[in-house]
Amino acid sequence: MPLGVVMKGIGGFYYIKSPSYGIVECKARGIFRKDDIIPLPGDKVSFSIVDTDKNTGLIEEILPRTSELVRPAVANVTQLVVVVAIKSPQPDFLLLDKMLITASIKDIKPVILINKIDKSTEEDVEKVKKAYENTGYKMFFLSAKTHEGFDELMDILKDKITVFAGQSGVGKSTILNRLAGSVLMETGEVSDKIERGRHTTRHAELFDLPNGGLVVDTPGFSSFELAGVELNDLELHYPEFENHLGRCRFNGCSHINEPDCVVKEAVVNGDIDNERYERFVHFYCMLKKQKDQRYRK
Ligand SMILES: Nc1nc2c(ncn2[C@@H]2O[C@H](COP(=O)(O)OP(=O)(O)O)[C@@H](O)[C@H]2O)c(=O)[nH]1
Ligand SMILES: [Mg+2]
Ligand SMILES: [Zn+2]
Repeated sequence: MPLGVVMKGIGGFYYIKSPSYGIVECKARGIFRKDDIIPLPGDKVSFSIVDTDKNTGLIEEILPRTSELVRPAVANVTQLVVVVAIKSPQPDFLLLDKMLITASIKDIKPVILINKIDKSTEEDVEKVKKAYENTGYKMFFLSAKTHEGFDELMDILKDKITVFAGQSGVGKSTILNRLAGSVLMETGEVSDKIERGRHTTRHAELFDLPNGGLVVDTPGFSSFELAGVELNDLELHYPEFENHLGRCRFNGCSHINEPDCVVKEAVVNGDIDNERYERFVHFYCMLKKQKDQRYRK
């Protein structure tokens, strides 16, 4: 039975991309509905052809998922590219860190993509590089305007399912159009507003790149809830803390007010970026407040 990937679903129809049949319009078998499973973009499925002339078919089976994102609803995402503009809009590092934590929770590999470097000075770039260099996350510096940095980016998208996320206006759609070599998405501030409205009802869609990579654009969002992380686990989602954990004076040190805290020492030494640490404190306090509220109820 042929295999394929769900590219998008609209009104009960699923568009499956398969090596031998191209794009096949499929319906899902009733059994999925019964089990409360709905095919998602990114799902690997087996299908049968119903009508060879019209190239329509039936999804027979959904293969086990390796991951499942809720917003956007996409299955089997292996990589999250968080796009940040070095200028206009000003980088929202709180949002960037939230997305990095979210990816870490879901076991999805995050990549940091700094766009619009044509608008920046060497200094701006160095500052960002330094703040994240000991996280071990891959970083790319790019200009969708001058086309600098695209070859390296293209390489890491090969044969993966990658979601592009980030603030509105950072250049996600411009970058994806360039990678695809054709206009797939509308760009610009105005169209973005329309798109945002549209995206509340529209579902995620995969686009294929010339090298076999599959990508998902997301509409810009300015807030991104930090969900699914336990207060005491927050530190585990900071790769640059790893070497220091377990070495503080107190067991279960929160790295906020305790004396002889190795994490805080590392911040003073410059081993951990000060602003990254401050945002850690922000998230910690936020999660603690939420937890306290839950207990009070
Ligand atoms: N100067 C400069 N402008 C860019 C760059 N990338 C995108 N833009 C512009 O930024 C605006 C927003 O881009 P868009 O792709 O719609 O952002 P999105 O909201 O993240 O999808 C558009 O006017 C683009 O032309 C870049 O690298 N340099
Ligand atoms: Mg866009
Ligand atoms: Zn500590």
